[in-house]
Amino acid sequence: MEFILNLLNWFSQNILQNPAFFVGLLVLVGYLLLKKPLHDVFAGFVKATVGYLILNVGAGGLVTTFRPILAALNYKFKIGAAVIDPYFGLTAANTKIAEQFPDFVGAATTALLIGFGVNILLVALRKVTKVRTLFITGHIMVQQAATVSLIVLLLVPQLRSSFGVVAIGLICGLYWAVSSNMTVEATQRLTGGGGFAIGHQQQFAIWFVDKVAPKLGKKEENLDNLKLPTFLNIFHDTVVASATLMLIFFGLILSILGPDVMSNAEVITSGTPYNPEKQAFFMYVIQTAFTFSVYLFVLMQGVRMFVGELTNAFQGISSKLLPGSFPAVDVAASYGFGSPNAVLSGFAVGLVGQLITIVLLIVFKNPVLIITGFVPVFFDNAAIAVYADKRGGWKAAVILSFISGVLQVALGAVAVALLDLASYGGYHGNIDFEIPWLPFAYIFKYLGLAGYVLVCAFLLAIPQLQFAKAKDKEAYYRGEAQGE
Ligand code: ASC
Repeated sequence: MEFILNLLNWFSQNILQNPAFFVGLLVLVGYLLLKKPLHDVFAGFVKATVGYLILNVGAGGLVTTFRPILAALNYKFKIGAAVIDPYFGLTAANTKIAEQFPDFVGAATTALLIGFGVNILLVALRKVTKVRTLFITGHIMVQQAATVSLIVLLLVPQLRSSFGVVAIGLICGLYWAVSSNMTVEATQRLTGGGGFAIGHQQQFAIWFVDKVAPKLGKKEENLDNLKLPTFLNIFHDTVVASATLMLIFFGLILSILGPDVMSNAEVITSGTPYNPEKQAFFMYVIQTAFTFSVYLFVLMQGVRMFVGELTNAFQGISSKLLPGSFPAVDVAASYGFGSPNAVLSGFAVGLVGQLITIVLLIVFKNPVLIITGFVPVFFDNAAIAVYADKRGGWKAAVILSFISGVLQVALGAVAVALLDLASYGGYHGNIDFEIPWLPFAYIFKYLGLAGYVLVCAFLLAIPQLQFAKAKDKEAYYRGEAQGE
């Protein structure tokens, strides 16, 4: 008995609480199940683990670059700041969990495993559950498990127990299965039967967009006919896009904070303070802003490494275990099926929505400065424009990506306040983490455990409603879009 306990303890400490090795292990097991040659199994394990370690380097770098700015904002204006971006959100959630709920540092990683199992089970029982999709986007699951862990631990005190970890895994699995299942028809319609669904951070939004876009405009008047200014093309490159964004935001903030605060060693206690003897302040501002995109690049490089392996492993497992199910994959997979203009217009319009809302928050003296993060403003709003354009043309695309930008900032600010993340510098920020997750969080806050049960029941009911509405039940299982 003691031996088994020791073993579990060792596993929990060394693997479950260390996502790099955990993700490596998932790939290893997946490849073994797929009967890949041993050298491929080894290579997959190495790439997944090293990829994750690279992600850690990127995330750590973002934090050390950002912390001095947070400290200076706090000192000069007595306000906190939060970047609404899942990578900043991941670090903020993990740091807060480690500080406030140290017994739960491994919760998110365990929840990832449990949630994936729950999703498999829901698909295996699809005749009953009506769930057709398996969420296999590993890096997204890592981020979401962390945010959901924080939401549950903070707002449902009854779940701060060993059962809590199971509860977090359960609700993650339900969200992964149900939300991706909501994108089947929209994605099949967009891709002309591409055979996949979306497992990312905007599934509720995609469902909504697919329903309302036809009411907002005509699909014949789509973005293909629109002439975009050619300079926008430079933003196709993520380094250029993120560096420009960071330069605008952090350049502005650092210029306002000024050289005196940034070189004050009593304020800037972590990271490197500005050194007036070594560098002009102007150059320091540019260098700091660009450093964010260096770390974002490092981080995404790491992500790319482990995601490739994890997706192969998951996809292999699902096609063996669950033939006929739909893999729910990264939203970027949908971009190729839309109008080439849609991705950039979604990003540009969403950014305008975000900027206007940020200015409004400052004017109305919101205690936290919300800072645009690259990932939500680009990937969510691009996807929203792609789906909206397909069904309701450019008008729908513009209206819906604008609304999304506004909501990302406005509700992001509410979430930062609710979860008390201002001093941790970030919140998830993707549109599904505004709706439905912010309402879910409030239900947890006011109803506690009963609220948790209610949200789970709500999630379980969604595919039942989808199925009930489908005229042709067999076509539902084949994932065919029905009706207009
Ligand atoms: C995200 C996230 C990323 C990107 C990527 C888009 O939400 O965390 O790294 O979007 O998945 O392809």
